[in-house]
Amino acid sequence: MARTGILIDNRWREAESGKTIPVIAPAEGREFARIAAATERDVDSAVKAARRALETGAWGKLNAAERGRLLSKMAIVVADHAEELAQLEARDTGKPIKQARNDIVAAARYFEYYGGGADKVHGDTLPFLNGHFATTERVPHGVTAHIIPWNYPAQMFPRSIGPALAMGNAVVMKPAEDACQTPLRMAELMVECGFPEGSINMVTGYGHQTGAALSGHPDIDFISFIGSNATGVQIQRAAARNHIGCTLELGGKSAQIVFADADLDAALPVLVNAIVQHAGQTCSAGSRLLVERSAYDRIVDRIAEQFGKVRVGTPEMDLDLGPVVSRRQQERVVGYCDRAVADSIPTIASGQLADGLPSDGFFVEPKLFGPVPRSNALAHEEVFGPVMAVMPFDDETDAVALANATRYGLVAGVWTRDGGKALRVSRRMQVGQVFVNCYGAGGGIELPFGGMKKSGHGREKGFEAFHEFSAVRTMVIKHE
Ligand code: TXE
Repeated sequence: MARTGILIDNRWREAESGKTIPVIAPAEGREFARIAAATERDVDSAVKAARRALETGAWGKLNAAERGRLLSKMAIVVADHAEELAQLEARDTGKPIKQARNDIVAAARYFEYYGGGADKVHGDTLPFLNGHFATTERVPHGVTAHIIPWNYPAQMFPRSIGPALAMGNAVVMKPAEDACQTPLRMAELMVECGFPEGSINMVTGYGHQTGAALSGHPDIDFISFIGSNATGVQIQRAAARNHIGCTLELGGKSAQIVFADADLDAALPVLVNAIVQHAGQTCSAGSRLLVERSAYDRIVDRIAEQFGKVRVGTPEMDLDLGPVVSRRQQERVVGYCDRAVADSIPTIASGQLADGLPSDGFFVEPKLFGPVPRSNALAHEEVFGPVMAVMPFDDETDAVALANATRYGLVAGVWTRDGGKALRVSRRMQVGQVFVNCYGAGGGIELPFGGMKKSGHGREKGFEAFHEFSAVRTMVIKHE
């Protein structure tokens, strides 16, 4: 059977209800595929298949090197299918094709990284009582549930399931209903690659139905969630009801702090890209630009010039950014911009919509607003669109206070030529990642990533993810 959205025991199936959901191409504003709407019973079948894979199936019998070899093979398969996957990702998410191509390179790298690391995670021997030998080992949680959003499906799929599989868990993934074509295609490739039945299971559908059925299922052992704060609360509740752990990677309102002595030539393209990349729909988007007051006009003029050149197009036009993902997201972003204007916040610069855009596409004009008052919604709320809030600060102390003055704590950028200042400010950032004179915006497969405060808890990416997707078992042997 062709790819439907529900993959259980290496076979695609329709939803038990027969229901499907339309998948809309954001640049076209019309349906280009349909996915199954998995019911509670479908989710239950997927969880049961994962459990069987662990307990009686081939998956549970593989050793770490064998699991790693399968993941490493997927890295090569993804690279071999790079253009096909990039085209699919671009159409499904609306992002420019060059950004989609980069995402596929990253996806292959996730498989490579977690494949290579699978047999390098080990425990310790511990000094303990005389006559006792104490040791620890890392063991899988069991069946892990993975719920990912629509902004970077190609990257988030291997980022989430890669370390879980490497550690020996069997996985059930629910990708986002708004964009899930590349995860589904990659799951299909995993079957061809030789992943045993039940090791990787997919269920598509709406969050409040399929997602809730998965996160609330009594027989899962761990949840990995990437998405909104509102849904994060529901996931945490579901995990608590089941007494299981979860990682939550939620929203952000990340600050880029630009001091008067910053190397502006180096900073400008990075500062702008941090909000333009995938139309600002990046959890680590640098959406607050904090500028030292003594150099405010000079720096903001240069940024405005650069921002004014930003161009919005279709994936094939391959400009700086594409549309946002859905009509709902478009209305949300435009709503923020309209409110900023109503609040009399000056528009410093706007990006340009290319000529000839499809009239039904979900395009929005990029906006640079400022100075944004510290109490305004634009200073606090995640817009998740190409909208940047510029705010002046007085000195180092004020910069730290302003950067930390949101409920989020995901990423920060610090731009200065003064090494001591960079270090002092960086170490006071209440965030999970700080970049000095660069800005990763989610990049860096090797770098642990996750939030402080309301941006969530737990770390994905890097070696840390192996620890999230496993538990420590301590063993003590008395020998005297
Ligand atoms: O997220 P949701 P939405 C933020 C961003 C965006 C806002 C809304 O600000 O504008 O959230 O986006 C599944 N039980 N981020 O509504 O609903 C859903 O099907 C279980 C930041 O799209 O959180 C999808 O697979 N699952 C974020 C996933 O959760 C549920 C990326 C994310 O959708 C569920 C996305 C439920 N009750 C949005 N309800 C980031 N950190 O990058 C939904 N889902």
